[in-house]
Amino acid sequence: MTITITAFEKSPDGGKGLARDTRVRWALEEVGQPYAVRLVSFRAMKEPAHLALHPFGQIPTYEEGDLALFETGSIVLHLAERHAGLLPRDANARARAITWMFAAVNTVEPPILDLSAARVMERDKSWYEDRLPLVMDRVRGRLNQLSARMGDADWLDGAFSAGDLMMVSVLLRLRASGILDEYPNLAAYVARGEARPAYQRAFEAQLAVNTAPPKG
Ligand SMILES: N[C@@H](CCC(=O)N[C@@H](CS)C(=O)NCC(=O)O)C(=O)O
Repeated sequence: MTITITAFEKSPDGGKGLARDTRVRWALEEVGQPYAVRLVSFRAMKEPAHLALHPFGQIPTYEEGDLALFETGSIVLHLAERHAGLLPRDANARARAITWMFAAVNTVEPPILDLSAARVMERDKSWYEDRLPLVMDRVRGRLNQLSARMGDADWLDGAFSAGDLMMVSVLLRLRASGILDEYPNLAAYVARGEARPAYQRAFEAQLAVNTAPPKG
């Protein structure tokens, strides 16, 4: 059955891999599932056809036969449950990997998104310079804890899993801020994720979309 995901026609990051279709592409590559991509404009994302797939008018979405999903955590979990490669067989290890997926999107991603939003949307506010250090310290608070837990391990809990895929995807957004470099073990962790052939294929695929010459 063909899997189709949606992605930005033109990603605001110009192909740095921060748009969330990249993590879904990465999961698809890890489990060896071919997929098609339907590109959508910002306008089309808010129109009824797309809203029927994604109530919040965002990307990515995932379609497979009569199944339609949104939310990257859910899409990656769906893939990890149906195909080998992203979740351990042992029930407890599996539950722990899923816990890390939730930790990535629920606990680590929010302060990182807050920092991105501040940088993009609050720069012209009189209070920007006062607030920014507070936002950055909230990110550091989470990274301190994550870094302490990881120590010198390669992955969060034994072998690479969907938990790592989500966590690395979330941490990648910090690269431009320089904060990640304050945590050598986390910077190395992210680099290990990016070095995976499946990530490379996912990254190249989204980059190709964003560097293609305009159709005309
Ligand atoms: N929690 C959602 C977030 C989805 C999301 O924020 N998508 C962004 C692209 S990375 C988007 O579509 N932004 C455009 C908008 O919200 O209008 C997920 O993980 O799938």
